[in-house]
Amino acid sequence: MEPILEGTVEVRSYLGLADERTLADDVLDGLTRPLKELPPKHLYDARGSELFDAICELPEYYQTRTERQILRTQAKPVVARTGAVELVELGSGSADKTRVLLDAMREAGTLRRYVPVDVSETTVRAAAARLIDDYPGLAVHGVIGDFERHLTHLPEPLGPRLFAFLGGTIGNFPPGSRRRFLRGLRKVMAPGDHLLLGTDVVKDPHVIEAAYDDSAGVTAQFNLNMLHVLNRELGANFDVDAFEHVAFFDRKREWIEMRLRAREEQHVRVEALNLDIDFSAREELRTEISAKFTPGRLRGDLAAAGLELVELYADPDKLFAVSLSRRR
Ligand code: SAH
Ligand code: AVI
Repeated sequence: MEPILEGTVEVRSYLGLADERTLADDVLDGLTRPLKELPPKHLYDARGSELFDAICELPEYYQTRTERQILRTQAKPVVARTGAVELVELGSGSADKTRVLLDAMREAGTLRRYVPVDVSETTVRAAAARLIDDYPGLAVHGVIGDFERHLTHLPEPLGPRLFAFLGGTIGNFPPGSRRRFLRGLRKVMAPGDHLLLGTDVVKDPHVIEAAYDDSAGVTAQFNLNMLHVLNRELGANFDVDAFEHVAFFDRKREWIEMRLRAREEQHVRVEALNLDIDFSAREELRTEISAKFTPGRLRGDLAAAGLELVELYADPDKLFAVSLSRRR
């Protein structure tokens, strides 16, 4: 008889003083540019992570439910094909959809360890606690860090690994960084490892814009939360109500942008940086891009990173895609 194992959780953080500097540097660099811009990772404090989870439940935000549907139909063949004993998930968040993959690995009898990697410590700890309750014997090794800088801190593999990067988060990188990220990921992948990548698909711009400007205003709160982060972390004095949420699809670049627009002229002080910033009336700050993919864009990015596409899965309405690839 199999022994009944206690699940174990180990969480290691690689965020430190240098990362507080990252926020400070990003603000100094991004808010003094002609087009003001901040990277989207600063959206995800504890409140931002909660708001993102609420977004996933919105009727307009088709991505989460569609990707879950694809995973439900494809998890079993993916697990059979990869023989993975370990799931390494980048930007794991609440790890809800992850369960579809963990269930398939458990059913195949291969599941040994789950390695969530995320900048949000509260989210990783909460997800780990829930998972070890629900998957007896599962080892969870959480990595609190930036997936652009800390992938070298993954634990030694226990066997073939399935890397998962879900939700379309790959689209939040600008094109050059996207390829650099994939190259970095390929470097940490061993020859038998696979990558399961979720990408949102190019479609009617109205459908995409509604997903980023929902009628309940949750995405607006998520976006505006970035200003609360700056007020709290850097002693800034943004008047959050003086900014409005903007989302528009750029048809040429095939990505949607979220911006924060000053309703009228604003003067902002960022105490920790001894920095004063002016916004003219209607001036915008870009907080996120979310690129949408054609099969060609996906293949091009994978090939440029030294990865080869093994399978491309989609839902019947072709709203979202999940690809399986491996080192070329
Ligand atoms: N995978 C989940 C969550 C997606 S939200 C899903 O598909 O629903 C994006 C997640 O990536 C958040 O949990 C956020 O905290 C994390 N994240 C964003 N930028 C990151 C970075 N640079 N490094 C690590 N995690 C990051
Ligand atoms: C995490 N990421 C894939 C989401 C997206 O759709 O680009 C973040 C998000 N932004 C607005 N709504 C959701």
